[in-house]
Amino acid sequence: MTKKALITGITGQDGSYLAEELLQRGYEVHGLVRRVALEAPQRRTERIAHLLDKVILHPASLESYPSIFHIVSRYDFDECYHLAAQSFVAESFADGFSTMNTNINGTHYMLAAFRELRPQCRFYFAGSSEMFGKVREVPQSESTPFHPRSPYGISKVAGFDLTRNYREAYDMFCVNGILFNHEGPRRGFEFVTRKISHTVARIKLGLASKLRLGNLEAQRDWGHAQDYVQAMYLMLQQPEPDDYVIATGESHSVGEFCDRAFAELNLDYRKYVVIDERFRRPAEVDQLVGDSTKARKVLGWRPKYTFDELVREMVQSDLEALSRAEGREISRLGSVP
Ligand code: NAP
Ligand code: F7E
Repeated sequence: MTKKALITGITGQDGSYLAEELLQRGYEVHGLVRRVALEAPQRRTERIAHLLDKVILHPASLESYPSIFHIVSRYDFDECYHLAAQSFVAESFADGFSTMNTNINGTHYMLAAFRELRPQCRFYFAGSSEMFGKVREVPQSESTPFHPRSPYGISKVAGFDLTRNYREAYDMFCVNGILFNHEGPRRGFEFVTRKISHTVARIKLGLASKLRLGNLEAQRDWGHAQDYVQAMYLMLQQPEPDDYVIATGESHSVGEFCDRAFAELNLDYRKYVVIDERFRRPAEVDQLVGDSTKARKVLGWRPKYTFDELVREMVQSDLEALSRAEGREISRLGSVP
């Protein structure tokens, strides 16, 4: 029988890759989207524009339990991937209250609806390396204590605890992925990797002259989102529910990312990068690097992309898209009488 999966956050970076992955595996894929997404689907669901006739979208909001309850009551889902969240750490400092509301209550509503209506459905929660925050050890594994350093990190620790509690209290198949940073050409423009790749391409095309960043020293364990959604799928196929760290095990600084990205287009980042205090955070997470031994052993998961391949793909993709857009603009202007 065809398996049914519900993805919250299907319009986001991970949701779009996961939808592709599950469709390829023959799933019937449903997505929970905010109602405004359906108002102008081509624009507001850009990352899944090529999948719009293959997925079934339902309007709902993480802030509304009845809207979630309604969707879960209508379909006998086998798997739920709960990816929707206010995911930008800097924004969580600006508005911690709405981040907490969406990320904590939203996760609780999802779990409560499934417990009530579909307790057999397997549930994935998108936990984050931001939960480790002020790290107690390097690298971080499933047994490293959490010490979140932002409202976002705190909200993810709460989501993690809720998910584990539903597993232990109600015997549901609930798992936490503890995913380290994962990126790609579909990454949101406010995240540092995409901000860099996009600005490098703009500089190359003469559309920008500077790149303003907050902190070049912070280190991250950056993988490719396409590899990481495979891990989500694998976690829900195991005989027993458990929690897994997903990471490359390699750490690079923001400065190194800049160096590689500019070098990809034969530019020297030191000529273009400007430090701008506005992009510094009140509390920083300095050195994240993950130990994914458990996932490699139990799930048989490993990343395919290297750091260099990730940076290259992001920069080249932005360069191509911007060149196309510029070409269109030039020919459009050229046709004006
Ligand atoms: P993303 O691109 O920011 O996507 C977030 C998704 O959540 C979007 O589809 C967004 O919908 C949806 N959403 C936000 N608020 C909502 C609300 N109130 N109601 C319904 N939907 C809402 O994030 P991502 O990078 O794909 O990450 C997916 C998940 O993994 C997130 O939970 C994130 O916190 C977590 N995570 C990400 C990383 C990473 O490095 N990417 C690492 C660890 C954990 P709209 O399109 O309508 O805004
Ligand atoms: O910052 C530094 C910034 O915003 C990375 C989310 O997916 O991964 C992501 O969170 C680092 C930080 O991602 C700028 O201070 C310097 O140290 O790309 P980011 P993030 O905060 O690591 C985790 C795992 C998640 O779970 C989140 O959902 O880069 N940085 N200068 C900057 N960051 C930004 N955004 N902009 C700058 O100008």
